[in-house]
Amino acid sequence: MKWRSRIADRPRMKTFHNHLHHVHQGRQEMFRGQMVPCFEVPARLDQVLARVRKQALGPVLEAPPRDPQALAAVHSPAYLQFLAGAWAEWVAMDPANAGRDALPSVWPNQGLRSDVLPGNFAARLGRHAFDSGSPLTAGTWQAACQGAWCALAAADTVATGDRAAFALSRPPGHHAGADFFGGYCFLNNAALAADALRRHGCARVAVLDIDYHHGNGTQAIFYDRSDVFFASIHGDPHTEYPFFLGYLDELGTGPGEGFNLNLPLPRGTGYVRWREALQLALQRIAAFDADALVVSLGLDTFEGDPISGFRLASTDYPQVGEDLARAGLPTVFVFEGGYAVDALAVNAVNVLEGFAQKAG
Ligand code: SP5
Ligand code: ZN
Repeated sequence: MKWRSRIADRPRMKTFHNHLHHVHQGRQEMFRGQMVPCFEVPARLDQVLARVRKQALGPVLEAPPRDPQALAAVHSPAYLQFLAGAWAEWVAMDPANAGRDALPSVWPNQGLRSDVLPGNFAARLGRHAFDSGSPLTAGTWQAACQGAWCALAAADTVATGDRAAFALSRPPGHHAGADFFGGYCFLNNAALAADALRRHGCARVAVLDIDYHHGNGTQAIFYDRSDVFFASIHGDPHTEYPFFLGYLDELGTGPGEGFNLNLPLPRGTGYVRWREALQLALQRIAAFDADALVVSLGLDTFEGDPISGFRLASTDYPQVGEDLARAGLPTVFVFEGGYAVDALAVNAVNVLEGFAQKAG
C-alpha cells in the first residue's frame, strides 16, 4: 500500500482543458508553394490530456465560459469583431467556401496602407494575419474562446492560492497579437493569463516563453509595459519562424524599455546550452522581482519535433520543470506548440511533474 499513499501525497496541479478544441481543425497550411497537412492537430491535446489523467497530475476541469468582452484586455475591439464574424463572412463571399478553410493571400505591408479597413473580407483576413499557415475554420472562434477561458481559469486558480495550474488549450496563442493571428494562434492565452494576474493584484508578472518559436504576439502585447516582463528562449529568427521578431536587441520601448528579453539560440542547440539560457532568463525574472510567472509551454524544443530544430530529449523535461519550480513563484502553465504527437504527452507532463515534485 506504500505506493498508494505516495500517489495521494503527490502535489497536485489543476488542469483546465479546452473541451471544445476539436471544433478547430485546420486541414492544410501553405508551405513553400504547396498545401501540406496541418501540424497543429486535435490529437495533440487529446494525448496530453490522456497522460495528465494517467499520471494523476491533479484534477481535470473545464473552464466556465465568459463574456467575450474579457478578451479586450489584450485584443483590439476591431480584431475581436473580425474573428467572431470571420467564418460567416468567409462563407458569404462564396457558398462553396463552407467546404474550405480560410487562409489569407494578400497583406497590407510593403508600403500598402494598414490604416484602411476594406469591406472585402479577403482583404480584412490579410489585414489581421501575418502568415498563410494558420487556417481559420468554422469552429475557430468558438475553440479559441474556450481555450482563452482555460487560461483565465488557470490564472484565477493561481491568484487565489494554488501554487500552479495548467491551461491545456488549443489552438495555441503566443503568436497572436492585439489585432492579428498567425503561427496557428488566434487569441493570446498567455497574455490573457498574465493580464488577469495583474488585475488580481500581482504588481509584476513575468511571462517566460519556452516554445521553439519566438512568442512575437506576447512580446508585441507587452512591449511598452514595465509591469509585465517578457522573456523568450527560441530558435534564432535569422533562420527560424517567425523570422521578423525575436532578436537580441529587442529590449522594450518607452516605459517597457528593459522589460523584454530575447535569447535566440542556433538551430541544433542541445539541452546543456538551452538550460544555460533558461537559467539566465530565470535570473532576470528574479531580478525583476516578479510576483507570478506565466510559462508559455511549447514542447517543440524536442529533438523529434517535425518543424523545429532544438535537441532536447524527453528525459530533459523533468529538470526543466524543476528549474521552473525553483523560481518559487505562483505559476500558470499555458500549452503552446509541440508537433511530435507521439512524444508530446510524455514531454509536457514530464515538465509538469518535475515542477510539482520540486514545488512540493
Ligand atoms: C505555436 C507554434 O509553435 N507555432 C508554430 C508555427 C510555425 N509555422 C511555420 C511552420 C513551417 C512548417 N515547416 C514544415 C517543414 C516540413 N519539413
Ligand atoms: Zn512553436
